[in-house]
Amino acid sequence: MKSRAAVAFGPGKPLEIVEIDVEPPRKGEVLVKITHTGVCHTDAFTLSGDDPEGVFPAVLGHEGAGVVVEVGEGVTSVKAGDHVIPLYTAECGECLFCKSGKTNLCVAVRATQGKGLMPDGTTRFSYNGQPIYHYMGCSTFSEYTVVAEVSLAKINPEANHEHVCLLGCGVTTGIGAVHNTAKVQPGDSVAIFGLGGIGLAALQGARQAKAGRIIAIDTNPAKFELAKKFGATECLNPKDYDKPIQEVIIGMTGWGVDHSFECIGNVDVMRAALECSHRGWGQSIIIGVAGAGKEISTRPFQLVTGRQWKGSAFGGVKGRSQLPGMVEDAMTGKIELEPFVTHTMGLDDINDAFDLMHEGKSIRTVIHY
Ligand code: NAD
Ligand code: AHE
Ligand code: ZN
Repeated sequence: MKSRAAVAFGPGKPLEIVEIDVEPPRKGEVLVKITHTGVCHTDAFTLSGDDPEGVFPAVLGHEGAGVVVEVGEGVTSVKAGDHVIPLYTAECGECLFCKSGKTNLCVAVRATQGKGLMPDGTTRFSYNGQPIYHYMGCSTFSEYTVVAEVSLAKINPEANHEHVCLLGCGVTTGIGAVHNTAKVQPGDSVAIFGLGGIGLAALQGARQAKAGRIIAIDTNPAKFELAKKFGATECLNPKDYDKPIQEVIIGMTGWGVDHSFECIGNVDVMRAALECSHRGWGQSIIIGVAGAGKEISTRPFQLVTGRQWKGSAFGGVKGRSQLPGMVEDAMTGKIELEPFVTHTMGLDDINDAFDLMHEGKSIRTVIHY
């Protein structure tokens, strides 16, 4: 079938809106009509060429919601008409990782996903007879996409897709990192570096967890107003200080914060986030994605004296078993999604969404088909 899609033909090039060919779903696969998709910084990261797993040409996008159109052989957990959120972190329930009960990092389709392919090692997309790669197992920048059955969360059909698409990545990642990875407790102090979609979601999670002091840090002070609405007790711009931001935070708190979150993808900020965490027990959660070749460093003494460095993917959330409940929470107002949607536009304007992100003017742009 034909599908309108925004195709990344090469690193650093604007997306091109073209009509691609989409093959029917094969065994264990599902054809989904995407209704809405958010644009996450990770899409921009991969488009930039910095992603070691970036392959081109590809249909990017991984923060979507849609409706099942057709299922392939053997698919039993969803049927045509079901409302779904595609998952870049699958949940097969059977692999070593799913069975461990320790992680959401299912490996069922991860190897082929990282190569831009479906689990059988082929692609369902083409343009003028040339193959187009998939992205993160989702490719939500196409009106019609094919995903593995294990990469679909079935959600309440009453949910507003313009909002719940954000649970496909950003909001789930930030909130989940607070509850599942850091396990923030009432009264704990928190520092959040980077106040985009992920950082603001972490802020919302911290407020849900009844954190005490919540210090929000960004180099763009335009982000502070929304951060305060989401519960930040203090906002800091590192540019306002003539000493490293970790020293500023230690000065403000005595010994540092109980939990810090890096929501940017900058390895220098990752160091600052670790070093502003509390002597003896502070933990710092890396959420941001850093480019190829980047490495983190600190004095080992920072860890010897009790700080812990951790990372979080998709907020530690198991997509098929836990995401439907988060959609319900959004529908009852326990999770607020609407304030994240600063812009909406059609697919034709998707390059504007990237510009708005780079200019620091948007939190999330939601594309509708
Ligand atoms: P965004 O661009 O919307 O927000 C980033 C924010 O960081 C901006 O407000 C920007 O002003 C701020 N910033 C940039 N440099 C800074 C600095 N040196 N100090 C302080 N603030 C600074 O991005 P986003 O969509 O919120 O994504 C944030 C990061 O999280 C990206 O790296 C993205 O790839 C990653 N991410 C990771 C996961 C995961 O599962 N681990 C999921 C989604 C996104
Ligand atoms: N492809 C990159 C890594 C990218 C990365 O870390 N992705 C995050 C999700 S970002 C969503 O916006 C993640 O969940 N990673 C775990 C996984 O299995 O991909 C690289 O460095 O190769
Ligand atoms: Zn994302």
